[in-house]
Amino acid sequence: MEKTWRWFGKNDNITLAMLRQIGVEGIVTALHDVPNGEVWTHEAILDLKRFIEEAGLKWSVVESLPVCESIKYGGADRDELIGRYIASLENLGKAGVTTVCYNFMPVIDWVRTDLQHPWADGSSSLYFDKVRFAYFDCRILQREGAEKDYDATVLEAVDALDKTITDAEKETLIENIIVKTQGFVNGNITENDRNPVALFRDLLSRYAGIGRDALRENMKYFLSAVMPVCDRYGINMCVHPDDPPFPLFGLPRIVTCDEDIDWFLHAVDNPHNGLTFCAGSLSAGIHNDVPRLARKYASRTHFVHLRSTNVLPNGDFIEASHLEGRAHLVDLVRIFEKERPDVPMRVDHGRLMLGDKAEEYNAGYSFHGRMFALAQVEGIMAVVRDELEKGLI
Ligand code: DNO
Repeated sequence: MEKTWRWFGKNDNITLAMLRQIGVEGIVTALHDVPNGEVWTHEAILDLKRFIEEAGLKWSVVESLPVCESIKYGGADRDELIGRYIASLENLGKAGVTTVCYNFMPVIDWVRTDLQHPWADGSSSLYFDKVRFAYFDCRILQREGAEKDYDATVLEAVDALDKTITDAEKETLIENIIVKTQGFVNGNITENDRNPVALFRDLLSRYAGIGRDALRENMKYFLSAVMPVCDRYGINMCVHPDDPPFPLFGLPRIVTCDEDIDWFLHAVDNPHNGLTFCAGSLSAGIHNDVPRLARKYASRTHFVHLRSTNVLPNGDFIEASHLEGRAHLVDLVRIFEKERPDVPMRVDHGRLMLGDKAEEYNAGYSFHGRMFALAQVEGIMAVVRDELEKGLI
């Protein structure tokens, strides 16, 4: 696999020169300053591409070219927005940047409740606390009917939490769930929004009446429309699985499991319609056997995210060490090195460690934590390549 790294553009304080020193081969990035729904111009793409190449690297993957909400819920302007999406793809294709990651998660991209869950050794990870999430949904957002999505034990715990939670903790919960994890990846809500909860309620209301089947149809409509430009330029679209892979806020989620992946690959059966194999996201669903999915979908995987989680007995999940947890990265490296030796791979997320905390990196995207994880994955890759060379696997 090609060793890539998610880099947030010219303002990222992790520089391309630093990335070369740690063995990164390809860059994963986006035109982060272009608002969702606007066309990525050929000039802006070429400018960033040149900047990356002058540092001795290549722009391997776009993560993400965001799909506007209106395309997902099927708004009146969706054809216009899909037209702009196609124009951006065309400009990327002309520039030779041909792997494009996106997601089809309504309203909210990935979800965590705690961005600094402490480990005994002094480092910290991202964490999803089921009760705190339910607290946000039922008590802060006050979503109509939210209670029926949780069982009695969780609702009792929400009542108990209500007696002890401080205002500062409530603020942090809002920041973590809908602001800090979202602004840099999705643009629906940013750090500058003064009332993110109201904005979030408004976004949710646009999905009234949109269930799983309608969202699937809208994804099929979108993919069918973009395939011709992908065929023309050899662009591989790779959808990111829903993180976590189960429904939240009463919204449908449609890239969560074997059946979902099978559905969208067949709905638009074109090799350019593929998957970002995000091991961490898939592993947070207790229903997913991650190595089995990798074996089944390696041929339609165009981008790999390596990360792992542990699902706890109470339904919480924690981002695990890259050497442990439900994703079984050793097995995954064996599968992808064998089946897809050239596919771009990035380590996904890392712990906050060794001074990372002071740098205020985007949530999950620390320097030392990710560098440490990359070194672990490189070690696995070296062993697996040796096994392949010796014909042992
Ligand atoms: C989180 C990321 C996701 C991902 C998008 C792709 O860390 O993996 O936000 O970039 O879902 O569209």
